[in-house]
Order: sequence, then C-alpha cells, then structure tokens
Amino acid sequence: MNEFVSGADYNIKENYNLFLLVDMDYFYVACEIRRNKSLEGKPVAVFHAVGERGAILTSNYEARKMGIKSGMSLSKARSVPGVIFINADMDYYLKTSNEIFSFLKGFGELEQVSVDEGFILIKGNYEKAYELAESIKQNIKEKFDLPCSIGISYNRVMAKLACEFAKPNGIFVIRRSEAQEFLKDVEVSKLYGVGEKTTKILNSLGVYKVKDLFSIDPSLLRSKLGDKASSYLFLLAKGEDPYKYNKEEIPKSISTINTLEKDLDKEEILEIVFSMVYELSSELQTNNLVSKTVTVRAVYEDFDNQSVSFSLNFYTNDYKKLFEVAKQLVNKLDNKKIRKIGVGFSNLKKLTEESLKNY
Ligand code: TTP
Ligand code: MG
Ligand code: MG
Repeated sequence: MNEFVSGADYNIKENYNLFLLVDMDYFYVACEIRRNKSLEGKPVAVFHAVGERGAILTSNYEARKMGIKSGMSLSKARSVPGVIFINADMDYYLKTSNEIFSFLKGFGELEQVSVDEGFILIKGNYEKAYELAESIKQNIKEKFDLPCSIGISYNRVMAKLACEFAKPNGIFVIRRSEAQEFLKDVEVSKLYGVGEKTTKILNSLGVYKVKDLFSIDPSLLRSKLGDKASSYLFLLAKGEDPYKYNKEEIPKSISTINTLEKDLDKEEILEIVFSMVYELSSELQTNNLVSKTVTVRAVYEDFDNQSVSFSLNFYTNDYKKLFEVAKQLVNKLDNKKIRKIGVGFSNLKKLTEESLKNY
C-alpha cells in the first residue's frame, strides 16, 4: 500500500500504528533558561559536582559549538571562557519533567523512557501524526516555555532515529516506504543501541554507514559481535525493531558503561558514577522496577578489568541509596588508572508493596 498521502489521497483510510518520540531539547539547560530569561542566547552548561570534582550533564547549542558536551569534566569545561556554568537542580528538572509527562498523557498511550523523552503511540496516518506533533510542540512551548523535538515513524527505533534528525526544535518523519532509502546513508553509530564499542568494531571492518553493512561478509560480523548483536544490527539496518519491547518483561539487569576522556584514579570517577547511577535509577523508576544488587565494573589502563558487586537486603530505586552502594564498590577497586567505568543494577523486580518493605 502506498503510505504517502497527499491532499488528493486524503480520503484513503489509513490506520497504522505510529510512534512519536518526544525529546526535550538541551533539557536541564532549557529548564534553567525558562526561569532566568537573561540566559537566553548565551552558552550555558549544567553540571553535577561531588566535592571538588564535577561533570557536565548537558549544554545548549551555543555551548556545544564551543566544545562543551555531556560527560566532559567540569575542570576541562571551565577552561573554555565565556560559558555560564550552573549547578544541577535535579528537583526542579524532575518536577518539570513530571509536569510535562502528565500533560503528554492526554495525547495518546504514553511510554516515558527517560527524564526528558517518551513515546506516544497512536493509530492513524502520517499526516495525522504530524498534526499531532505540531500541536504537542506548540502546547509544550506555550504551557512550559520549553523547546522539544519530535520524531515520527512506524516503530520505536525509527521514531528515535527520526528525532535525532528533528533536533533541535523540529519535527521529522520517516515513513515505512522511505525507510530503506533513508537508512542507507545514516551512520551506524546513530542506530538505537549501537554504542561506542560496537561503532569502533564496525569502523574497523570498514562499516561507517548503514549501507556498508550489506557489503561485508555476515559471518565476519557474527564472529566480531556475536550472533545476537549482529542479528539485531541487521534488523536495525532494515528499519525493524529488534528489541521486542514488552512492558511486562523484566530485564535481568540494566547497565551503562562510559569510556573516560582520560584515564582517572578511582577517587576521580565518583561524579561520573553518580550520573550513571542517577540515569539507571530513573530508568528503574520509569519502568516501575526496583533492584537490590549493584555492580561496578572497571577496565584499567592495562585493559585488565575488575567487577565488584554488592546486594542490599532490600529492594530500592532510590538513587541516593544506590549511589551509597556504588561508592563503597568504587572504593574496593584496585589502585590503578581507570579507562572505562560501568555500573549495573541486577536482581530486578516490579515495584510492589511487598518489595518496599524495609525501604
Ligand atoms: P538528552 O535528551 O540525551 O540530552 P539533552 O536533552 O540535554 O539534549 P538534546 O537536545 O540533544 O536532547 O538527556 C536529557 C537530560 O539528561 C539532559 O538534559 C541532562 C541529563 N543527562 C545527564 O545527566 N547525563 C548525560 O550523560 C546525558 C547525555 C544527559
Ligand atoms: Mg533531550
Ligand atoms: Mg533524552
């Protein structure tokens, strides 16, 4: 069926499952600008600090142009003159996020995936989805005075990709019928779930764009990435969603890993670990999950690696409690320079009254 609908085709009945991914633009900084208009148009970054050390959580486009990016150490960022640095006010951002997502619930079935993004599932055609997106953007601007971008497509991974192309402050549609053509020239690193590590491996095989994937030997890819990751990658490259998202499914664990800008001592990684714990805790909260086991994994400068875990005797999704555990675990790491640091939560279960005993 032809999915392009022009005015003339308007009476064709189309009823697809469509996904809108709404993601707020430079969210924490935008929250700051909204309550202090004198910041508008200036380069601004929000940071989080533990003691003397800090990391950049996000920056607006003016600051990004000057090289200030998420994850950068505050000391390095501060060496760039003319940037305004603001200490993170998590309570304010979370309150704003809650208000935005309560409002978005009115537009369709909502799946919040992080502090500043969520999918809205609708049935209809792309024109209807586009009009809805325009109305959402306008409403968020009027009610919250905040910019956002919206990606529209036929599954979650493609809506997420569309949103990348919508940024900043735009709407971008990828129709199923255009997806193959569109994907060809997309960089593999932009595919959902393809991180830095996979990108490096792919680049080493000469794969930079999605189309390059189809010209290499699939068995070579499988030997480098494993069967599961390579089959996922091929599905993504074809515009399909391999994640078979199921709201009722409880993952065994959730984790995140960061390659440090430069090798650091364990005393120097706490603020990064904090932001990782914070990110994972919000993922737990969003999915109504609690965890009792925290794992910290370090890859050292000599590529040796170490993994340390601790299980609480209760379940929680409170980032403060989980960070306390992570801090103790970091303390147990070897006294060697660290290249990469990972944090994981396991022993997950749905948040119930029962799991909150001893909370
Ligand atoms: P993002 O949506 O990834 O980034 P953003 O909203 O700042 O910018 P963009 O316009 O590109 O979407 O993340 C949402 C918020 O989460 C961000 O404002 C700050 C926080 N965050 C961290 O705390 N640490 C991080 O490493 C990243 C990437 C984001
Ligand atoms: Mg965002
Ligand atoms: Mg986001």
